[in-house]
Amino acid sequence: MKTTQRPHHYRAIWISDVHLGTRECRAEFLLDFLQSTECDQLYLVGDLIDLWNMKRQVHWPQSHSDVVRTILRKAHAGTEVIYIPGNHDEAFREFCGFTFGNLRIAREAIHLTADNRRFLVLHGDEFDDAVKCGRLLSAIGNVAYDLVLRLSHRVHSLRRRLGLPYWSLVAFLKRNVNQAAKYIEQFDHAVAHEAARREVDGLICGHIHRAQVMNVGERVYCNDGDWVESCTALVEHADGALELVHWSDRQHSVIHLPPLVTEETPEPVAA
Ligand SMILES: [Mn+2]
Repeated sequence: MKTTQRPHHYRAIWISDVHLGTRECRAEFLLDFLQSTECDQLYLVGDLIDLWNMKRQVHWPQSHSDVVRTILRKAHAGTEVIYIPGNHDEAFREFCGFTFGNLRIAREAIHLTADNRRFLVLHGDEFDDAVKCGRLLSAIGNVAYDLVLRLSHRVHSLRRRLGLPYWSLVAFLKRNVNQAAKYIEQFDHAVAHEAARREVDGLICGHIHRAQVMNVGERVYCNDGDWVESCTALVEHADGALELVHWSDRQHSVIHLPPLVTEETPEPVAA
């Protein structure tokens, strides 16, 4: 899956919810993305390695090692890598504050965009408590969720064999199942509330596996999605514009920000 073009340069890239170590991880897509792009700052916004599920079962093909090696090689070549562990790689939170060359492990980070907007970057499981419905979902949903993921994987293989474009069953269900939609909506509100409380222009996270860039009141909420279902990353251009990049084996489509964000410079936040 090598691209012939020169790597595309971004100011910053955010990826999360890669879930290395599980069968569901789309490591080949991520490798293709990492090899096709360059950036000054690479944020790994949690659930990079799924230590949680690896306790039950480990799936670690060569491509998963290649993802880790590619990220370390980027750090070695000068990319500033900021690793923010999530709830599935919670064990690494013990190392928050550590720095290894260009690799830094942190609980959260503040990113300053080229157009001087301050974004709080964190994984997002911090909001599970705020979203009451989240607990309910994780209690009854874990088994069903695993089943859906497995089914989704089958659907993907079948579609690939038939030459059909990549399509995510989980993303489809999440958009269409009422309860999940309600959870996502409450999550959005919790994020906006936190962004206001922390007096930042926006918040960037992952965790709920749903890529999104939206205005919530005066703040911007960005979710970089995942590499289990949707294969998405958030990127910052040289001028500070943020974009969601959708990466799959069939197409490379870019969803542009709503005009409010790209065309208007947000008011500076009162300290
Ligand atoms: Mn998570």
